[in-house]
This record gives sequence, C-alpha cells and structure tokens, in this order.
Amino acid sequence: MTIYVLNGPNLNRLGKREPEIYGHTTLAEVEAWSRDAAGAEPVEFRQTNAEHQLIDWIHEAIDAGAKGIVINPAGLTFTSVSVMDALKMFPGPVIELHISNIHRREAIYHRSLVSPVATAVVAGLGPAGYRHAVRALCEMVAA
Ligand code: DHK
Repeated sequence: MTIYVLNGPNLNRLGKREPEIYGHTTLAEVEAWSRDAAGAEPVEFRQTNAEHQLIDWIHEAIDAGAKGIVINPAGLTFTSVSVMDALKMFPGPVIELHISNIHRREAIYHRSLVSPVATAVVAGLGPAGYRHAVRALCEMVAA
C-alpha cells in the first residue's frame, strides 16, 4: 500500500518562488527527501495547479486503498471546500503540511479549511517539514 504526497498550486515553482519564505529547495529535491523519508513505503508524489486534479488524486488515493496522505494544498487550503470534502472521505491519516508558518503570515493564510479534517498539521519547518510529515505518517500507518 502507498502513501500519497500531494502538492497544490504554485509549488512547482519552489526554489524560485519567494525564496525568503519558501527557501531555495526545489520540488524535485523535496520529492527525493520524501521518498527517502518513506523508506520502503511506496510514495505517489504529485503537484498540480488545478483544484480538480488535486481532488481527483484524493479520490484515487481513496480508491487505491492508500495508507495515508501528506498534503500541501497551498492556496487551496484557504479557499477550497471541495478539497476539504474530498479529504473527509479518506479513511486513513491526513497530514496537512505548509512550508511556512501560515499563522505568522497575512491574515488570509490564518484560516485553513483543511485543518478541521486533518489528523495533524505541520507548518513552519521549511521544506524539511516534508521529511518530518512523511516519517510521522509512516509511523502512524505502521502502528
Ligand atoms: C504554500 C502556498 O503556496 C501558500 O499559498 C500557503 C504554503 C503556504 C506553504 O507554506 O507551503 O499559504
């Protein structure tokens, strides 16, 4: 069984996008870190700028019997009831991840629609947060 690491809009620009906030690490590097952190657990690591695609991948994780989801919904965190509704259907653990500490940023970033349906939230650890979130998820599903 697999874990899904899903990334929302603009994260394809990681490394170039506001490096003072998100750092210089690229999404490809984050993917490598995530796979390393998962060890023997297979990882589906994906990024999209399209809300419908993120929702379709959550449905895919449900139908595939995935063990867990780490998701950085990016800007959709604060706007997408549809992403929240899709995550509600997932029976396994969901870890919401943000590279930045969204609670120390502009007010628009303070109210996550995902947190109420997430098992845990990681925010502010920088790109390294992916390693910690994936490791935590693997421990949850191994238990
Ligand atoms: C990433 C984004 O793209 C923003 O829209 C979020 C999140 C923060 C992050 O910190 O990973 O607000």
